[in-house]
Amino acid sequence: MTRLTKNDLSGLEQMLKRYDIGLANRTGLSLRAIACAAAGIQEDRFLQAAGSNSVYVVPVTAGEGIISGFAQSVGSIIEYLGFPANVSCGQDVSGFAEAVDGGASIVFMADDQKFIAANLATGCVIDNAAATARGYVAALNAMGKGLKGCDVLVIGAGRVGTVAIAFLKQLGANISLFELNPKRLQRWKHTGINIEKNLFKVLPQFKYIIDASPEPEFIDLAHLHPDAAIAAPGIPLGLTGEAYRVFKERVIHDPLQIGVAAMLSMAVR
Ligand code: PYL
Repeated sequence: MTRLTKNDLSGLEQMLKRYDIGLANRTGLSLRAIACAAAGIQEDRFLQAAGSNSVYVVPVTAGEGIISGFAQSVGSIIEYLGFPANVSCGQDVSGFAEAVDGGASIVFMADDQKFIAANLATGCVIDNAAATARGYVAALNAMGKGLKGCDVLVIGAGRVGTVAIAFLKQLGANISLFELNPKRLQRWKHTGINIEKNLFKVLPQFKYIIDASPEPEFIDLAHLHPDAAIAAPGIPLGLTGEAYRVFKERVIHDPLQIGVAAMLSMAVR
């Protein structure tokens, strides 16, 4: 998992409304609606939960430590979606104890390996990778006005790509997969998933792409179908600057927003 930097999160809180408008222009859905589609719940259920849950975000010093602005960015997304959110003053165990003492029903926290939302009332724990996958597939599904019967290329069969494939299957998409790691690929053989071996040869054939790889700037303009829609949960973005400039109105990519929103909706469903 690529570790975010302070720069990745710069301005996120201040630009949430502009980001949401951009998302609606690309998908026809708001961030909240995409989160609800990822969790399979109605928006009124989500808003009802907003009135009966208190969320804490706890900074965690493990591993490479605190990312400046990470907990604050997570809290701002949660508040933007209508839930009361606090960032604990304390870190780690102290922060978790503060959250429980503060009446938290949902706690968000991340080390370098996992980012979770834990619903203390139900015991449900949502992983960011799974939520991000479902959120980005929901966004692509909206862009395509339904992916049933559509050819979709998934790049990368890591934690995000694997959940994306499962959700795409539920939606009835025709799934093709490109994965460099033979061990990761092994599990998908004989599953009905079409395995692609030459990425740059087939990329121009796909109108729908999920880039779930951490590879930077490997998809160029020449590699893309003229009508391509790209949902890119992978960090950093896999499109070159030139490809992004041309396709940006059909590219879904953010450092945290869709993943956190989907974690929240999946934690309260
Ligand atoms: C959850 C993000 C999405 C992409 N990469 C993941 C990442 O950067 N993980 C590390 C998060 C560390 C947070 C740090 C803090 O500030 O609490 N422990």
